[in-house]
This record gives sequence, C-alpha cells and structure tokens, in this order.
Amino acid sequence: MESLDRFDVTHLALSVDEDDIVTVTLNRADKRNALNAATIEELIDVFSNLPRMGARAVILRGEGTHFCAGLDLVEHHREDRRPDEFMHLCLRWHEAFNKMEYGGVPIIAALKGAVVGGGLELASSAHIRVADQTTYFALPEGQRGLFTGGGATIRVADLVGKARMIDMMLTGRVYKGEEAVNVGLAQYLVENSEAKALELAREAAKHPPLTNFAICSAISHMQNMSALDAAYAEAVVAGVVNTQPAARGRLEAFANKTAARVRPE
Ligand code: 1HE
Repeated sequence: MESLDRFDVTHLALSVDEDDIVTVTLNRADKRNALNAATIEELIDVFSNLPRMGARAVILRGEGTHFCAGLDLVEHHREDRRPDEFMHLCLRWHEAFNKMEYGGVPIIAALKGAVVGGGLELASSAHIRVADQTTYFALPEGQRGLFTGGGATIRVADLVGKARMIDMMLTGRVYKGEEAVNVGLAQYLVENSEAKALELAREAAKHPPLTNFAICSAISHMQNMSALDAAYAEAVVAGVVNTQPAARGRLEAFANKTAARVRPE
C-alpha cells in the first residue's frame, strides 16, 4: 500500500505491517486518549484516505491502559464553546466516524480499560470490537451534564438497544466482561485484545477487497434504507461483488472440491 508518511499526525500513531494491515493508535495516554478537536481532525484525515491507499484492514487501539476517555472535557471547559461551535464540532466527529463505518475497510477495535462517552462512540464506529478483562463501557455524559454528540444515539443504540442506552446515560451503568458481550457492546472477550484483533484482521484481509468493501459499507448503508430499497441495493451490490474476477478462483476451488468446507471447530 501507499506510504503512511503522507499523514501529519501527532495525536495518533500509525504503522503498517507486511500484509497492509494498518494500526491506528490513539496516542494521548497521559490524557487517557481523550478526544480533543485536533485528534478528530487527524481521524478524519486518516480514515478518509486509508481505504484508497490500499489498507486491507485496520486495528484501532489506545496507548496506555485505557482505550479512550471520550470528549476532551478539559479542552471543552477551556474553550467555553457556544452551541453553534459545539454543533460544528459534533459534525466533525460524525465526519470522522462515518468515514470509519462507511469507508469499506474492516476496522477492528482492540479495547482495554475505559471505553466511555465519546470513546464508546469511537469504538462503535469500528466493525468489530474486541474486549479484554480490563475493558469497561459507559456513557457518563449524564453525570457530566452533557449529552452524546458523536453518534451514540445511532450506533450505541444500535448495538445495545434504546432502553439499555437510556439506562446507561441516566444511571451511569457500567458494562464489562461477559455481560458487555451479551448486551452487544463487544463481539469478543479475550485475554489479549490486541493479539485477537490482529488475528481477526488477518482473517478478514484474506478476502478480496471488494468483498470487504461491501461488508464494511453496504450493510451500514442498507440499514438506513427502507426494506424495499435495501433489497434493491443489496441486489446491485451483489451483482458487482459476486461476479468479480477475484471470486472466480475461489468458486472454481469449491467446485473442484479443493476449497475448505464450512465446519464448526
Ligand atoms: C482527561 C479525560 C477527558 C482523563 N478529557 N482529560 N468522559 C468522561 O467523563 C471520562 C473522564 N475520565 C475519567 O473518568 C478517568 O480519567 C478515567 C477513568 C478515564 C481514567 O482514570 P485515571 O485515574 O487513570 O486517570 P485520571 O487521573 O482521571 O486522568 C489522567 C489525566 O487524563 C488527567 O490529566 P492531568 O493533566 O491532570 O494529568 C485527566 O484530566 C486526563 N483526562 N479523561 C480530558 N475525558 C461528542 S460528545 C461526547 C461526550 C463525552 O464523551 S462525555 C464523557 C467524557
């Protein structure tokens, strides 16, 4: 893939491995990776460009012991923003997170420690969430006198349902461990979330990019449509993806009985 040198980042750290799997690290450990306005701009830049630069999958992680403490509350306090200023800031958050969710490249969030407030909004924009035993999820906006502004009303409500989200916001309820998996906040609970995220990324990266593009954009788009339009859009996407040259060899292998069969472990 293209070199990552083109990115001018200070709050994020970027690296790529030999399989074109990119690791995006939230790099403000001393601030528990709180999301200031500058970090959001870096996320927009990175996730607007990574898909067309040839990234096959992305691991999203945090430096230090916490994934992300959400909105930079100190910056927000210092800036003393007007309503219109904060609204515009939220639109930048949405820009970043929409680039992630709809960008067409699998993003796997390797979680640990706090995944709270805007940190949960960020994590819920990834396609897969992997938690470890230290990971906990919360929406502490209520206790800060705030409201979610980075898409939680859409994505967190999608993951856990409206009633649980309202409970999290009204009562400060914290989810962790198996319970977090059971309510849909994470898909995996493991000893080492970063190792597992990399394993999952390698698995996903074996697919043709066009197939992953469909999985990591079309499903989200279709959820925004009526069932009738979604069915039509699905047929169009499948028309393109399911006839791609990259699928032919795989179909031939199945027909020749050389391809792996689908079996439980
Ligand atoms: C921060 C932030 C932050 C830490 N903004 N600076 N999110 C929250 O309500 C969560 C707020 N944070 C915490 O509850 C705790 O910091 C943690 C549980 C995440 C970590 O605790 P701990 O004991 O490891 O760290 P700490 O001592 O609290 O903080 C260490 C430093 O990180 C300290 O800075 P320092 O300069 O005094 O060393 C903290 O100020 C800084 N820090 N979290 C700014 N969030 C689009 S709307 C979204 C709305 C929301 O996200 S609201 C939820 C906000």
